[in-house]
Amino acid sequence: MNGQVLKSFVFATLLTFFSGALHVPFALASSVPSENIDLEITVKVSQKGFADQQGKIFGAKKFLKIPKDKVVRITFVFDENVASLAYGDTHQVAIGNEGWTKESQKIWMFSQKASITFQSGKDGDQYRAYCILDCIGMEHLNNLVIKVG
Ligand SMILES: [Cu+2]
Repeated sequence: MNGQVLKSFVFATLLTFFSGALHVPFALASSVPSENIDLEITVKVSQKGFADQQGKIFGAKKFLKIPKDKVVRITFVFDENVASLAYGDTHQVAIGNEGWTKESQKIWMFSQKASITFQSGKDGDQYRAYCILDCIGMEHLNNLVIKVG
């Protein structure tokens, strides 16, 4: 093989690898070892807001409660309706308070899950989860309250 052919071959191989990788975003997203996680929570994300696994929307009276001093992983799942314009949307969630902020990867139709792992503080601490992208329904995705205790 001469140099030019070899280069094309390597390029074609890389191309195959990367286009293959595009089809397995789930495998790449779950890279945190699960044995270190004390608590796993799943939150659905759509233009209607943040919702629990039964689809009930979180709000002023419905917040997330987590125990103190635990490693918590919250997985945000893209939950837009296929028939909705918002199905083409992308969300990216941040969790934090005055002390710290952590951001998830983006979630959209081809990569529907992203997690944020954090250590809960002491009783009474409070965090907020919110979408940091300009999306349809952003006014409903600005205040998921997470309380410790
Ligand atoms: Cu959003």
